[in-house]
Amino acid sequence: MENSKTLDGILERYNQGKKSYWVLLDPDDFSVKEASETASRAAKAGAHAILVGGSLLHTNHLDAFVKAVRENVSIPVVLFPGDAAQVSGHADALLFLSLVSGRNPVNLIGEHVKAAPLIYRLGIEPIPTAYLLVESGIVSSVEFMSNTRPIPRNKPMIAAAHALAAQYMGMQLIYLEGGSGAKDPVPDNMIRMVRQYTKLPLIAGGGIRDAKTAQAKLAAGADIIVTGNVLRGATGISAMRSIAKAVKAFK
Ligand code: 1GP
Repeated sequence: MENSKTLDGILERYNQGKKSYWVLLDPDDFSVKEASETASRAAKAGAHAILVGGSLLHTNHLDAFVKAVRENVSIPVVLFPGDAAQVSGHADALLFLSLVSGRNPVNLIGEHVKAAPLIYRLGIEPIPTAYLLVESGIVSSVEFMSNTRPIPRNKPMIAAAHALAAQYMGMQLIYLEGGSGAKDPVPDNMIRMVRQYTKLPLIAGGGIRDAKTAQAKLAAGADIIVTGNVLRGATGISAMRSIAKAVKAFK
């Protein structure tokens, strides 16, 4: 029987109506030392999980990176892989992402088949996650690398239909993604529509850079806020702290 500890923890918070904040560390943006220090600051600020991954991965320190983060925090360390090469046995779990907004079989089943035996052997917990890429004012790395088109931002029902189909297929989480560095985060009315049609925990990420935006996404029905880019730059840590505070205080 597969371990389901991380998903159980996510569902427990969700079922209690508690909102969560996850901090994404892209191994291409941080050294191992910076990553472990940043993860520890994120955990102290109140983050509920650390995500590790990226669309490209052009550095070769993934294993050391995940290990160092794992050793520095007690919250779950969850892989957020751009492809089958981004697997590390040091992680607690892995978002087993299907890019359901796209029609590229590589991101719907191809990479999954390549990664599955390794996930099995390493004993990492896979969390079946529907990944919906939404138009966000830029060509995101996900759009370019996956060769898929994002969902138009003025078509919330298209997003809801994808999320509902994913729920019927047995996926456990819905990730509404604007793409890293999005100009415009996923629209509030799209989050509302997906929330209305589906019962799964809803993650919102991409282009969330301040507490006010995070609160708006939560108010629309998101359960988990993800930020990545906001950490970069001089004010990164304080911005992360204020987002963590806003998520914690959200009623
Ligand atoms: C990207 O949703 C994440 O996959 C985070 O996006 O880097 O824009 O915060 P940002």
